Amino acid sequence: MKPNRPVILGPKLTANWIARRKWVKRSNENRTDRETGLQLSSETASTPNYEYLNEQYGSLAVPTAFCDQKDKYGSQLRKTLPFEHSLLQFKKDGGRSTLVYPKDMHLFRDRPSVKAYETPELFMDDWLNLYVMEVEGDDFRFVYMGADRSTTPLHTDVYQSYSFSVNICGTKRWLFISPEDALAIAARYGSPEMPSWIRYDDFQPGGPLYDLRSKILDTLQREGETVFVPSGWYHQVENIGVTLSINHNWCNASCIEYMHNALHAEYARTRESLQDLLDDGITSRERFSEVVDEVVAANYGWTWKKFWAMIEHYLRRIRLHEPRKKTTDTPMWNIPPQFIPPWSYDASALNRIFERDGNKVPSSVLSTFQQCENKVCQ
Ligand SMILES: O=C(O)CCC(=O)C(=O)O
Ligand SMILES: [Fe+2]
Repeated sequence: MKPNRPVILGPKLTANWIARRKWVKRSNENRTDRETGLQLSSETASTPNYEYLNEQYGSLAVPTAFCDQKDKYGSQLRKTLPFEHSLLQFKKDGGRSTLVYPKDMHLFRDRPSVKAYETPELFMDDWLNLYVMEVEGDDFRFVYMGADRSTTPLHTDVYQSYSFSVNICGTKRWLFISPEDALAIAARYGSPEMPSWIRYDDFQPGGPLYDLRSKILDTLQREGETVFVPSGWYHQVENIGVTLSINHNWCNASCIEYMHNALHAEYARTRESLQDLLDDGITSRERFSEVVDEVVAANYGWTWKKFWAMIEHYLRRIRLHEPRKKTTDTPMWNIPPQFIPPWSYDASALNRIFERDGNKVPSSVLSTFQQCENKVCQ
């Protein structure tokens, strides 16, 4: 994780997942890819088990993207629909007649009694879900079920967290661009912003990205494989055949400094865009910082308050072994010790953040950190 590069892990990592058995049906026919005519290996020849998924999750209302329609902001149109609508349609047409993409579905939060998988140990040192699940009763664990050719536009992940995506069925084509290369790529489209989609022709001879093609990672994720999405990397996805995947957004000491940087940048942008309120005497200084907080919360989804609360929660639960405050339905966080980094690793990342923020670090975070230091020194 520390090198912050994309990785694909083989199917063994999730071989014992219930979802990999119950969510799919194996078909005997060998399938070919419609575009390339290539034979897909028999391992990929499975279809979602629509009956099972419908039984367990069909009645849940889920965000559903229509990949060929735009909302008023130019993003993919999204509607909240019962999952069974898409399940029935895909069952009928093999996901070939519309570009429907139910995504960011909180199936595990909303049906906690249905067992589907265990988080691989490699991804268990997760400060984000520990906090969000135990304190807010929400989660960053998602399911995606895409029609053939459905897409997720080019983006970076929420709060610049990591994600991992396990493909249960079908094939995904991913493009990755590092944060360092983003400006150069965007400039080729005449903009400081990245486009919402990079066409595959754009990095072929004659395309605007041809000479930058070595900066684009173009890769296939097949059934059973896990993709690790590093912090701050741009990525886009196209589904080949009906795909079904499980993913988490998550974070720990290895990416906390990127997330801290990104939150600083978001606050700076927001302060700048609202500066007139101060200059024109419309708000007081105190009120101004409250307004900035509110706007960051609305646009970005979290604030310093939550950022620090997440860190403190991690320190208390994992480093100081404090019990959970409320009883929640969430699974216990039994991270095998060898998957928790040495305290010095967490401490040095946190110390660099404390140094940058000086007296803005909440005192409860500093005192909790000190307790961790004392515990280690005992
Ligand atoms: O599979 C997809 O469509 C998108 C997945 C994604 O963006 C992620 O895992 O971060
Ligand atoms: Fe993503």
